[in-house]
Amino acid sequence: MNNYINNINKDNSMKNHFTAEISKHPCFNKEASKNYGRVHLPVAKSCNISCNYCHRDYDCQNESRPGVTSSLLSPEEAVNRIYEVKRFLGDISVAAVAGPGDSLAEPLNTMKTFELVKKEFPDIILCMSTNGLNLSDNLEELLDTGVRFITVTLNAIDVSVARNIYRYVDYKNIIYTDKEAAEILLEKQIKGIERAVKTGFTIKINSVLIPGINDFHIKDIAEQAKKLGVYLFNVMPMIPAKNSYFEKIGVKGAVRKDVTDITKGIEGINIMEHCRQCRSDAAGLLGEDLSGKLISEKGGLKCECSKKMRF
Ligand code: CLF
Ligand code: SF4
Repeated sequence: MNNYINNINKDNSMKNHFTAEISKHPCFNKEASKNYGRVHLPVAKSCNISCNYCHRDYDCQNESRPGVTSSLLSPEEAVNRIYEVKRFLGDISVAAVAGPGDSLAEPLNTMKTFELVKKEFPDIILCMSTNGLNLSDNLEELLDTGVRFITVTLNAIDVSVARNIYRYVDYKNIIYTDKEAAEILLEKQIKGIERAVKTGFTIKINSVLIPGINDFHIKDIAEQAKKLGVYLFNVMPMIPAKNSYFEKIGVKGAVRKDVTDITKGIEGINIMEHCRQCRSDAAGLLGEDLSGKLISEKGGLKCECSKKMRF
């Protein structure tokens, strides 16, 4: 890894390489989203924190919409899925792990998946989303497996705000709650992002906009993102999952207009405006999730129909 880091620091061709990848990444580049699709590989089952807007019957809402439960794939099945998706859906430039739990809660499957995918599809761009708790502990391996794009969900930078968003944090098998949970999560998230940027990863921060909980704090997160050298900032309206803590206590969800109102004054960082809050098994163009068209048949997948997803 050290050689790679040296290359990033000294060799401009490495920067050009990243520029070329960004031009084909549908999330990091709005223009690219018209022509290039992504496939999410749902190989990460468990989670190591508890967000108050989440209920674990559903996909991770830090990178997906609630209301759907994805089937899990093994790393080997994930490779097969890419073959099928490419066959039916054409130009897929990115393969990503985005749940349905946290990609790094139990990193073994995630790493194995990236390793196999890179071997079979050397040109595909590898991407991953995480809550950030285990990010700094896994950066070296992520780099070695070929991942270059990482999204970290950062919903607060102050403990006083974060303690209202998370029920608990499980770090190295110790359960932290309340203020302690917020402290350790924020520390790990910031450290992970800082190290990832320095290492040469292209980083996006997702912030879930939660009315009355962190809406007044989104601009502070944007400022921190700028200081950390984050490439892209994506604010997502919270959709409280059924039976989540926030739903039970009556915290209302947000809508896209709330996001636009809050982000319009933010300058000095790229703002993502085309996020589709996709499922952890999404496939195809961002505006046209075709995962529902693909059904499992004797270990394979079959293209079924071409209904567009509603937004
Ligand atoms: Fe997937 Fe996320 Fe990578 Fe994209 S999604 S892990 S960066 S390849 Fe994209 Fe979907 Fe929005 Fe995510 S539209 S939810 S930002
Ligand atoms: Fe749920 Fe939060 Fe874990 Fe995602 S990171 S699965 S939203 S608890």
